Parts: sequence; structure tokens; C-alpha cells
Amino acid sequence: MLDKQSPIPIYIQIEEQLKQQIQQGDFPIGAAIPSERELTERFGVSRMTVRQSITNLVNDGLLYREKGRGTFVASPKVEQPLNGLTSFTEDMMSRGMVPSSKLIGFEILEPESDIAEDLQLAAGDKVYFVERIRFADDQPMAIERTYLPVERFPDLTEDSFQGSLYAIIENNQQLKISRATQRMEAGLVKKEDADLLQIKPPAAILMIERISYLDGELPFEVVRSTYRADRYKFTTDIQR
Ligand code: 16G
Repeated sequence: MLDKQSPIPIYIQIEEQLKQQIQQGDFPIGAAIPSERELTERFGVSRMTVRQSITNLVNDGLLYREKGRGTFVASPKVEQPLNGLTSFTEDMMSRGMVPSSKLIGFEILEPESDIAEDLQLAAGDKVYFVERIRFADDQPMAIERTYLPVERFPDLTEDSFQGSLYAIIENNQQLKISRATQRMEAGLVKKEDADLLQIKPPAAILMIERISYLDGELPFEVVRSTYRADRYKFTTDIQR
């Protein structure tokens, strides 16, 4: 099973074999993988080598450890294309997952100057500031902090954020969403967000800021999102 003559280090060979078994479904999602002792015997290597392979798979998000219980197979990451302007609801439904939201904040306030500028507001203009946890099949995927100009959407209420915001804008308000700009950066989760996302710090997150526009280049939302890095993989099509 292992090629001791190969220039590929043994721990990487073990890692590759385990990865293949996970991807083939030999170990189903949520199931425990064999213990370190069993793997040590199976591969005829030291416990340290096995541990290194497992740690790499944990760091890659294929496995997760639970103290005192063992090591388990993680759900595969959601692959999110960055080419189209879609909503969270559309993204999850297109994968056969059930989207839901938990509203954790809803306020009307005067935004900071950077938000006001992005939304092209005049002095004194107010925004809705909405905080939502977004779930897929009841698992928290992201936190979204959304700013929307009150003047553009005078009738929004807490209810507007239980389902799809984009559906309300396009179907109820008959407005046309045209484009967005996004910035993405990596970071480590903050304590308060870790609790909301049900992850344990230190954990990696992806922060995305989206400014979206209606037809006519009218900015209608600034969204600052925190995505679980263990649940997301972003993809783009690029052309030369
Ligand atoms: C996505 C968007 C967010 C938008 C939301 C609407 C990113 C980074 N964010 O999560 O800007 O507000 O979809 O989703 O992609 P909804 O229609 O399901 O409420």
C-alpha cells in the first residue's frame, strides 16, 4: 500500500490514501475514521507519521477532531462560483440544500462614512443595518451584515429578512439588480462570530464585502459577510 522507495514522504502517501477513501465514501460524512493505533498498524508506520497525515487532513477541512471522541469526516465544502451575482438562497437551493436565516440584529441608523459613501448617501441619510446568520440544512455557513438605504426601501421590516432579500427586491419591489463589486480577504474568526457560526477559535474565515447596484448604477446594499473557511471553496472562470 505504501511505497517506501518513493521520493514522496510516507505521511503524504497516507494522507492521499485517506483522502481517496473519504472521497470515495468509504468513510461517510460524520463517521469516525479508524483510530491512530489502527492506522499505525495498518500502514506499519509510527504514530507520529499517522498523526501528521491526519493533522494535514484536518487543516484542509476534510476531517475534524473532537476532544476525547476521535476524528471524523467533515461535510464537503460548498463550491461557490464567484462569476455570477446570485443570492444565498439561490446558491443553496441550486445545490439541493435548504437555506434559512436567523435574524440577530435589525436597526435603523446613520452609517459610518465609508458605508455612506459606498451607498452614495447624503448627510443624515439613514440605513437599515441587518445582521443575519445564514444556514444551509440547519448548519451555519456565514454571517451577513447588510446596510440598505432606507430611502430606497421605505417599507422593509424584520420580516423582509426571514427569506430572500433579493427575491423581495426583484419580485415585490420590481427592481432590477444588475451588478456588484466584491472584495475578499482571509482572517481569523472573532470570538463573538465563532459562537454564532458554531466553530472553535482559532479558525479561518473568509471575509467578503459586496456592494451591489440596481439598474442605473444605483448602489442598494453593502454587505460584509463572514464565511466559514471550512465550509466554502470559491471558484472562478478566468480567460486569457
Ligand atoms: C449573498 C450576498 C449578499 C446578499 C445575499 C442575498 C455574497 C458575498 N453576499 O449572500 O450580498 O445580500 O446573498 O441573499 O455573496 P438572500 O436573497 O438569500 O437574502
